[in-house]
Amino acid sequence: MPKKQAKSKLRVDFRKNRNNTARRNDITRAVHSEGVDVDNLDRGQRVSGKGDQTRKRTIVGAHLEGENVVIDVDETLCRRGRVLAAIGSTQCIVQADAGQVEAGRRYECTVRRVVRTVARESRNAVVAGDHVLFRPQDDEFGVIERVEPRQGVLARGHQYKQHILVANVSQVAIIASANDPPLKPALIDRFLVSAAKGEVAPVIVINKCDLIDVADLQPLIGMYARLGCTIITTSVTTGQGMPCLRRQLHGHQTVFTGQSGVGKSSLLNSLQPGLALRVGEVSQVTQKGRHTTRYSELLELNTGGWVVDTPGIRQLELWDVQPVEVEGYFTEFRPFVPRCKYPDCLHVHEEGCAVRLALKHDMISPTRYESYLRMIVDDAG
Ligand SMILES: Nc1nc2c(ncn2[C@@H]2O[C@H](COP(=O)(O)OP(=O)(O)OP(=O)(O)O)[C@@H](O)[C@H]2O)c(=O)[nH]1
Ligand SMILES: [Mg+2]
Ligand SMILES: [Zn+2]
Repeated sequence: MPKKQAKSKLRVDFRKNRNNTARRNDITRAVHSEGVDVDNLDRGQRVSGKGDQTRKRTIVGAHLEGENVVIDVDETLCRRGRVLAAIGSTQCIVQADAGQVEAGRRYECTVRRVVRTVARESRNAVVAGDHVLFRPQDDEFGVIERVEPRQGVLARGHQYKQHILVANVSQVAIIASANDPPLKPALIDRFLVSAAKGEVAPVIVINKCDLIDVADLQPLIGMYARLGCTIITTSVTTGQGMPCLRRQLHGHQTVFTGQSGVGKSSLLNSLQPGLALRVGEVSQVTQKGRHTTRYSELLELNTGGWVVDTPGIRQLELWDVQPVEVEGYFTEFRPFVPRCKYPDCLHVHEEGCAVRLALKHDMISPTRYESYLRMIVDDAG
């Protein structure tokens, strides 16, 4: 007889609001000393300061495999699936993987508490794109019992915490609009850094090209092309660039990201009309989108591959990127960095800076340098 998993006890001393249970936890911690000490994991992360008391926590019913905490579950009771959407931190839509009973069926799932504890920050416990083990309760509902390690994530900093936007993607389509809202290269550059950090290949899409003269975009297109980035110009209105975008998505798992109102959902609807995603107006007063898409959602393409539509974001705060690291993501700086007078040069106003000299001689784009400075000053500083 397989052991009943739902009864497995979890003892943690985790959040501030559990102070009153500390005593009991102390006792149980001693009893369950074989558990995993999660405080010794995730060392590299920049830790949030605000109101977050890190204390020793012991998790029972989990073990370590390399650096990953693996929750013990009875796999015979579970199915494998993919999280299509995570609404809030505990409600998810999971689709059963191919090659098992009920393949393709969708379940509305809650998340077992130990899963949230292992994730440390409940916000990221389960995100769109996650591969999970879940236990169906009936044909409609289930419980997520374990989240498999993630590969290829898009993340940002949000209120001093890491916010993973989506997991297990191979490509990020950075969507911008030529106008309405206006084009912001600094935001594109931030997305390029977060893509590199999350180990996902970037592709830049400049949408709404019907609103401008594409010749005006040539300097920008040239700038990104010289960096080796794929850049596609599109218009949902005229259909320009759509076949090229379709080819680029083929066979990939692509997350669409960018500001609100640039046309992420519109592009996807145009690629596959059956999706019928909701699209919104851009406010004429603020030139901002209205955040029409509310949560990230995985969508299967008829032509092969998956895409993830995400809600637009206003700013992209980088996560866990130190000032000295930023230059490493600006590949065009690399030939000059070793020639700076000081080895720890941040290329801001240091004397004998070879990067700034290169900028002066038009060997580095002022737009890119401006993005670099903003990242150093705003996030990493
Ligand atoms: N002129 C023009 N308008 C477009 C184009 N693509 C989208 N739009 C319009 O831009 C507005 C915003 O489009 P959405 O698809 O909702 O934008 P989104 O990026 O999904 O926005 P959020 O879901 O809020 O993040 C809608 O009014 C679209 O009709 C385009 O190529 N040209
Ligand atoms: Mg949208
Ligand atoms: Zn320098």
